[in-house]
Amino acid sequence: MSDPRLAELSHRLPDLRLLTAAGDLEHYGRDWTRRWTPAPLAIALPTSADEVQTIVRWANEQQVSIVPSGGRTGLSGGAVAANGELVLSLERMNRVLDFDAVDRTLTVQAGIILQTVHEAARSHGLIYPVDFAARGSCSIGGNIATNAGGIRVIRYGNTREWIVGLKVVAGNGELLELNRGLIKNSSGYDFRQLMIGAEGTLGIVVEATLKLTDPPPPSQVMLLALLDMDALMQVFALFRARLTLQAFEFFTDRALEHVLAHGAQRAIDGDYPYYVVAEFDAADEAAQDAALAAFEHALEQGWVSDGVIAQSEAQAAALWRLREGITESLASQRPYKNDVSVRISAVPAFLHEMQALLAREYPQIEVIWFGHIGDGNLHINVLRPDDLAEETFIAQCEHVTKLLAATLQRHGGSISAEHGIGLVKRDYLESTRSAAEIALMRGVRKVFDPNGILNPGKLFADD
Ligand code: 2HG
Ligand code: ZN
Repeated sequence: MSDPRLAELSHRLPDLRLLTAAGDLEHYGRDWTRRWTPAPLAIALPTSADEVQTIVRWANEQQVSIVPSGGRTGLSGGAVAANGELVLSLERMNRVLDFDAVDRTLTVQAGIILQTVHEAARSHGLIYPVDFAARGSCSIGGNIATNAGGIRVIRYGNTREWIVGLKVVAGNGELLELNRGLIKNSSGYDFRQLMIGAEGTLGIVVEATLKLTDPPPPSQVMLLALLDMDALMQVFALFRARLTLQAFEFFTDRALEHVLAHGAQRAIDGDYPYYVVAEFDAADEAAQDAALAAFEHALEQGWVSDGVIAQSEAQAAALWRLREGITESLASQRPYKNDVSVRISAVPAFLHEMQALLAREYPQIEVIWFGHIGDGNLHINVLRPDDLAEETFIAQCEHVTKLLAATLQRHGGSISAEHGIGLVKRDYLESTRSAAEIALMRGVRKVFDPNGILNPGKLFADD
């Protein structure tokens, strides 16, 4: 190791795998945003909490910043290392450590892939219910760092709901064992919850104990075509009242065009501005009849223009692909992304306002809306027109984000629903959190990470 700081680290941890080859720096230095040029100092791949602790202590002494790294599927630039940081990848800490049948918990190392968690839970006849399209690549540590949400939040809540214990190496090098799997623990500040969604700025999660639950009953999937947002809200209220929803997702005609061009199958003929994929419990004939009756009622009311109910698992998967395939279908065009939330009841007014504003200010850029509308969470992907230079495009998108932030502020919403703040949103934190809150957040960071070595610049632009 030519860098003396790395030589010192190798001296302390002779067995630690450290990567410095250009290809590795590039691979581990970026996330799915692909907007920043990766430039980390090196990549460390520890295999134990002890090693993580030693690395954090070394980083404090050497004043090296650390970017904690999982599957790097993030879309807010939270796992980007573009400033000579040490990337601390948890990918070698990827084991299931324990299953407890009485507690119904699974204890895992932080680098485990979400899909492996799903499979491990299933092998015990249970489920870990947090789920989303990046399941095959994202890690549980990253899910915890962003309090990841996804497609089942309407039924099961965010990651936060499912973490009953955490082992964390704080920025000061202390190993904290938080909540230890307890269901009830009313003994003061809950640091476990503070770590969830902290984007690796307070500590590095090395281990998590996850709560599991019973699998849901058999379900059905429905695709609906709708003409307007207010009708969509009526359908949502109707379905929520009459069915047990597992998911209620939406996308626009523009999103549909892209997934279809990317190989998905058209399920409804004709053009409609809005579509919904709904999944609901359908354990028996009575539940299926109730779903059909709700659908027919929505048709009669004129809220829904057309729809299909999947008749097989393959058809259900094909309907889901229309929604879950959107991100992938846009990826090669490197869209500028936003991920926002408002109260569910505020969605139509917010969306109309933003659509009108964007059509007026930027008629030439393509804006694609989709997301977890049943949670008030909308994803916005903006595509660069071929004849627009990248720099001008980014400047326009940043202006779009400003417009979004101001509109969200008026509607009491959030600039990040489930992707985190990261490099993408850090300049807009003030639109969602008050000055008093941000001052407290900075204070909390100082307590856990006094030298500011953990993921600097990912929550606050100036730290
Ligand atoms: C989803 O809901 C993900 O599909 C990705 O959160 C959203 O690509 C996006 O903007
Ligand atoms: Zn999402």
